[in-house]
Amino acid sequence: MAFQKDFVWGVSTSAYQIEGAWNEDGKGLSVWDVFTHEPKHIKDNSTGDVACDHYHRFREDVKLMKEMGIRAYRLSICWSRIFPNGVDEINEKGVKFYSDLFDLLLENGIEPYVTLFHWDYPYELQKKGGWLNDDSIQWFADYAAKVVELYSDRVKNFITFNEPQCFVGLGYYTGLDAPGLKVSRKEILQICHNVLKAHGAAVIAMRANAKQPIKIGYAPTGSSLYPKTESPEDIAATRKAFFACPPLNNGNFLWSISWWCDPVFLGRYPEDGLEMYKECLPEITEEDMKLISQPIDFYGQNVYNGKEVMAGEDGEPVFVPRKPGFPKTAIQWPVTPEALRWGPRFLYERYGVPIYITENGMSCHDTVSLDGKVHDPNRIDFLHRYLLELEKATDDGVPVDGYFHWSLMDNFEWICGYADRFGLVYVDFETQERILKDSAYWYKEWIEAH
Ligand code: GCO
Repeated sequence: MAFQKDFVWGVSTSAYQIEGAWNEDGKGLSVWDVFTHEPKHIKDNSTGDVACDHYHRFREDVKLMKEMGIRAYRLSICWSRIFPNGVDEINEKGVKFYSDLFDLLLENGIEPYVTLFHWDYPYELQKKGGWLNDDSIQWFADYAAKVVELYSDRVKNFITFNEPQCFVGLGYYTGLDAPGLKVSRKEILQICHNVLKAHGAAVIAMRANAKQPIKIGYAPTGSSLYPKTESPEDIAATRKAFFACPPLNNGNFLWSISWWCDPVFLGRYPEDGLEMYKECLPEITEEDMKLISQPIDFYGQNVYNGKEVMAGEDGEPVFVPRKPGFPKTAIQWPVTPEALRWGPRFLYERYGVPIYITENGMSCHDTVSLDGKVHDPNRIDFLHRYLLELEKATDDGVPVDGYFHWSLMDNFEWICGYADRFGLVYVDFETQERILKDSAYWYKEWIEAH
C-alpha cells in the first residue's frame, strides 16, 4: 500500500517555543512567560522571551521550509497574542502576525495546520483559576470561534489541544511545567473534565464559524506500546495495556490514552478508570459526554517512543525490560521505531478516524562542524527507521494521512531550555543564524520520493 499519493509531509512547532516577542505589539502574558521568569523552573535558567525570534523572522523561516520541500506546517497560535486578557478585547497586531504568516505559507504552497492551544495559557485567565474555573470552557470556545472566524477563509485544518496529558499533568499535578501548581486528585479530574468539555465546545464553535469546510483534530500523547512478536497473544496483551488506565496512586495516572480519548471519540470514560478514580470524580452528565464527543475528523498522535509488551502465561500484558545499552536520544528517550507502526494501528482500531502523526523526532548533540555544516547522522537514522515503521502501518491498512516532524528548528524545549535540540534546522541562539542540518536535506529527498 505504502504512503498514499496526497500524504501530508510536514514539520511542527509551537508558539511559545519559537516566537519570542513575549511582550511586543500588545501581546498579553501567558503562564509560560510568568513561569520562566520565576527562578529555578528552567534547567538552564533561560526563557522564551526571544526563542527563535520567529515573530520577526517568520519570512526567513517560511523560506527555509520551502527550500526543504515541506508541504505542511503545524504551528500553534499564542492565545494571548490574539486576546491579551484571554477574552474580550482583540489585539490587531497579533491578528495580523498570523494572517501574514498564513498568506506567506500559502503563497509558498505550504498548508497550515493550526493548533489552538499548545500550553501557553493566558495569564489573566490563570489568575481566575485557569482550567479549574468552569468558565474556562466558554473562554476557550470563544477563542476558538474567533480564530476560525479570522482565518478559516485560508486555513482548513485545526487542532484543538496539544497533549492535554502534559499541560494538565505537568502543569497542575506535578507542578513541573507552567503554571506550576499541585492540585488535589479531585481537582485534577475536574480539570480533565473541563478541558474535555472545552474541546467539545470549541468544536461546535469552530464548525459554526467556519467560512469553508474545515477539518478538526485533537492531538493527545501517551506511551505507545508495541508487541514483542506478532503472535495474536502478544498483540492482544499490548492492545490491552495500551488502553488501560493506571491506578490513582500511580504518579502517571493522568497519562493514559483512554481517559483522554474515549470521551472524545467514544462518548464515554473508560470503565476501569471510572472504577479506580470513583472517589475523585467530578459530576459527569450525559449532556457533558455529548458535548465532549462532537464528531471530529482526525486523531493527531504525538509519538516519540514506546515500550515493548508480551503476553504473560495468563495472557496478561507483561512489560519487556529494555536491553542493556539500548539506543537513546540526547534527552535520554529510548529509540523505538516500532511505536510508529503499532500506535497508529491500535488507535485506528479503537477510534476509527484517520491518523496524523502530529509530532515525532529526537534531540541530538548537534554542533556546527569545522566545515560549517551540521552533521546529524543519528537523526537521519532515527527518521528513516521511524518512517519505515510508519509505512508498515499503512501496509497494515491504517489510514495514516500525514506526518509532522518535531521540529522545524531547534527551539525552547520547555524546562530543558535550549539544552535539547530537536530541529531539522540548527539555530544559533546568540546570532539567530539558521543552518539546515543534514537531516533537513535527507527529509527533503524522502518527501520527493514519497
Ligand atoms: C510536546 C510538545 C513539544 C515538545 C516535544 C519534544 O508535545 O511535548 O508538543 O512542544 O517540544 O514534544 O519534547
